[in-house]
Parts: sequence; C-alpha cells; structure tokens
Amino acid sequence: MNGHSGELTMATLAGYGVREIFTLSGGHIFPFLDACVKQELAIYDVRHEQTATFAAEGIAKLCRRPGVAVLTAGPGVTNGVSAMTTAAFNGSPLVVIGGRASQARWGSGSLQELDHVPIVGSIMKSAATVPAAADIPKMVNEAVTTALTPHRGPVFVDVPIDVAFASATADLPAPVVPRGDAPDPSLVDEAARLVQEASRPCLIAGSDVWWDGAWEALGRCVETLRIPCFVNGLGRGCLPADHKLAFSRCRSSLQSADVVVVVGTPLDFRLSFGRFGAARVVHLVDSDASRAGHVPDVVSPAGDLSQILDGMVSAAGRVSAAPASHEEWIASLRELEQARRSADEELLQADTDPIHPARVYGELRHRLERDAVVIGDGGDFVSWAGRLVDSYQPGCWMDPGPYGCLGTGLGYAMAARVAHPGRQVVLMLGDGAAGFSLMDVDSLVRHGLPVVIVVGNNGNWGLEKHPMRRVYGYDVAADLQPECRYDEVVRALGGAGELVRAPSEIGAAIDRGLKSAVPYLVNVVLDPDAVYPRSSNLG
Ligand SMILES: Cc1ncc(C[n+]2csc(CCOP(=O)(O)OP(=O)(O)O)c2C)c(N)n1
Ligand SMILES: [Mg+2]
Repeated sequence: MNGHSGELTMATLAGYGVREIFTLSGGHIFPFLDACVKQELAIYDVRHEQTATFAAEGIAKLCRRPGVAVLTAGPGVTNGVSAMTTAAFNGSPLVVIGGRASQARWGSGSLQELDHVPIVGSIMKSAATVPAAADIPKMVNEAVTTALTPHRGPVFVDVPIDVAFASATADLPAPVVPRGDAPDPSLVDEAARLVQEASRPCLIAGSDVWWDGAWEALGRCVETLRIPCFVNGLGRGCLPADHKLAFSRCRSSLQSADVVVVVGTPLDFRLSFGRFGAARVVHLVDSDASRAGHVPDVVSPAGDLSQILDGMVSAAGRVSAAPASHEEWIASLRELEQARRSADEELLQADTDPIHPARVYGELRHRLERDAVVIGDGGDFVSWAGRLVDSYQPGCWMDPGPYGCLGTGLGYAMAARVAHPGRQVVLMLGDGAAGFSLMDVDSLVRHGLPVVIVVGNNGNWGLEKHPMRRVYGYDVAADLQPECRYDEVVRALGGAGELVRAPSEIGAAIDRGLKSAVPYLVNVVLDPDAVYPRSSNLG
C-alpha cells in the first residue's frame, strides 16, 4: 500500500475488524482523521480524552476485538492515562495511537514536546515511537498482536508529526489473532481430579472466560463436573444467571467450600486474595504470566481456557477412582441463594421516602431485556447494581474492573450504543461519578447515540463518606450538592431527562428513557444515609 502514515495505520487496524476510532482533535493527529475519512472508518470525537480512551476500551470489551483511541500529543495522551491503566487492569486489547512532537526538531522545544513512551511504558504491554512512515504497518501490526495475545492488554504507538504527514509504500501484514497455548495435560487432569473428589466444590468465572471465547466450554465444564458457578467482571453472563448451576447471592459459601476453581480472573482483593477457608485452590489462567505468585499450593493449568475447561470434561471419566456427588452441596447452596434473594425482595420493593437505592434496581430489573447492556460507574450505587442486576448473556455487564477508576461511564455507554445499536443500554451513574464525564452527553447527542442514564443522587460520595465516618466519627470532603439537577445539564446539552423523588415514579421515568431518541437522564433523589452493607469499605 502507498499512503501517508495515517492511512497506513488505519488500513492495518481495519484488518483486525476495527471500524471506528474515538478521539479529540489536535494538529498532531490530522493524518489519522484524514485516513478515517478516506477509508470510511467512523470518527467519534468527544470532549475529554479519558472518554475517548474509555470508549475505545469499551469497544474492546463489548466486541472482543481491538478498540482504538487516537490521542493528540502531550496533554491528549496524558489525559488518557487513567483509562489506559484501567485497560491494563482489565486485560483489554486497547490500542492507543498518540500524536507526538516533530522528530526532526526534537529537543528544540516544540509545542507539547513530551516523550510519552516512558510515561505509559510501565502501564501498557508495549509502547513505542514510529521512526518512519514505512515502519507503520509492521509496528502497528506487532502492537495489535501483542494486545491480542493472552493475557491481553493495552498497547501504545506514537507517531511524530513529521512522520505522520510523510508517505511510504509498505506491505500490509496479514492480521494474526493469537490463541493461548495448549495447557499442560497433567495439570488439567489434576484440576479435574480435585473437583471430582471434592464434596463441596465451587467455581468462579471472570473476564478472561469472555476474552478467550470460552463461555460455552465453561457451560460444558460446570454441567459435566456439576460445579456451582459464580461470576465476576466480564465473566457475568458467561453462565446465564438463571442457569441451574449459577449462583450470586451466596458467595460467602466459598469460605466453606473444599475446592475453589477460579477461572480467568486474578486471585485479587475481589476474591479475598485467593484464600477460601481451608479449600484447595485451582486457578485456570490464560497464560503463564497470569499465575498467582502470592498463594501457595495452587494447581494452575495455563493456556487457552476452552482447551483447559474441555480438557477437564474429558478427564472426568478417567482421573478419579472415587468421584464424590456434589448434589447435596448444590442443593444447600440453592436454598441459601433463594433465602438471600427473598431477603433482597424487601429492599427491591422498599417504598420509603427518601428512596432507598435498591428500589431503583427493583424497578429496573423487570424492564431489562436479556441482552441489555448495563454499565456501572460510581460507588455504593453501583455496588447495589453488582448485587441486584442479573446478567444472562456474556458481554452485557460493564464495570470499571479492579483499577476502580470513576469516570468510565460516558465512554462505556458510548461504546455500548456504537457496538449494539438495537439493544437497551443503561448507565447506572453515581452523582459523584457523573462529574467526571457528564459533559460527554454532548458527544452522545452530536453522534446520535441515545442511552439511558440513571443517576443515584444521594448528594455525596457515599462509598467514602460512610467509611470515613466509621473511621473518624466525622466526614469531610464527602458532600455534593443535594438534588443537583444533572437532568437539566443533560437537557442543556440536547438530551432529555427528569427528576424523580418518589419510588412510584421511577419505573415510568425509566420507560420514558428507554423510548427516548436522545440521551435521557433519570435523576433519582436517594436517601443520603443509605449505607451499602459490606465488610471492607475502603474503596
Ligand atoms: C478517579 C477516582 N477518584 C476517586 C475514587 C475514590 N472513590 C471511590 S468510590 C467514590 C465515591 C463515589 O461516589 P458516587 O459516584 O456519588 O457514588 P455513591 O457511593 O455516592 O453511590 C470515590 C470518591 C476513585 N475510585 N476513582
Ligand atoms: Mg453519590
């Protein structure tokens, strides 16, 4: 292909199924915008680079392919750093193309002359500067392959402005989508044996099950080996919430299991750092590097997760002389699950004034279709979502992941509407979280991307306010304006919305939102004192 650096870059990315970029303009990146126009890739321009980068990561999460942010030199790139870090924590194949000051003039003090590579180098799987236009296809292709190689993650390539405007003739490499390695069969057998001989096994499936395309193998594994299954992150929906072996409310039972199988998610704070009472831990990971170093005595087959899970299924008949029945254990978990779900009913239907946050979910859950995309950005309000929203299909739940960065909301919502034009898209947004990205409703309006935004308006940074009170007996820097009219902000930006003060008004307001042709914000005034019950509260 002959073309300028922007054209060579976009043609290489398009080979991987990329159909759009997220960006905010700057002279350093004009050639990439020009290339998108010429090659008919959609350009979604936003109001802050963090939204562009979260949206690109969101596309990766929703479509299981590279998502691309094009950020201008200097502040454009540095504004994207928290979103790049989020992608690194999430193992998302985000590709960031950065503008960069002129190479020929480097050191003479050009505008925004910042070397981004050392800044993002510690975060991204790879970070490099392109020296010449002819190097673009090879370097961009290598970066994308790195991003897509399990364990996946974000990559960064910046292109100096003089290189970006230059042209070259270069071959476009054939796109390669790498798979994980074949696992060590003896470790797979050992994992299957432990599960078969356990009397109280549990399994937790996380994001890499989705990234690896292993949800069908997960279903075969839990059904054949009869393992009760929990999910987290993008693992949600990998086993439908109404599957007979799917559980969510009785996670405390993990502490009384005798074998816990963790699939495709790290043994981190979300999973009590991999310590589950006296249980043996089996950790199925997508690559050697994903094994946990901090937990002793773990059986950890590494490689393609479908191969590992199917390997456990085929091992089932041969690895154990004395398989134990799990049926009693499954029945006891089901009983506990039902009891906890019934106990939640009272909160889901709470008719209090002011509104209890759980009531919002009581209204929302009946209105969601099975393939609705639900996004959470906030503190306590989103913890309620995590507990009360059930997912039925993979790729339908978007939380910020273990980096816990507020501000993902508008970017993820934008990505969801771009990826799924016909589905329900609902963003559950804390009033604090709203401040990080609400201006990007303007971007949704300009690009014709309607979504429903439900703000849990408790007038404070709830997930910090209540713990601080517990620690010090008082709180500071934890209050926001009570009843702030975020719905009017959205109206001013060309969307629509309303304020809701009574529980009985929530449902109809959400219905109006779901029918709206423009972004719609349902601003629900919540009880400022409703505390989310959790054991560890420091977020
Ligand atoms: C970028 C960023 N800044 C600060 C925090 C710390 N933090 C975690 S939750 C939270 C409160 C969120 O408040 P809000 O969105 O209003 O939700 P609420 O807890 O009130 O429901 C804060 C400040 C964070 N996680 N990310
Ligand atoms: Mg709040």
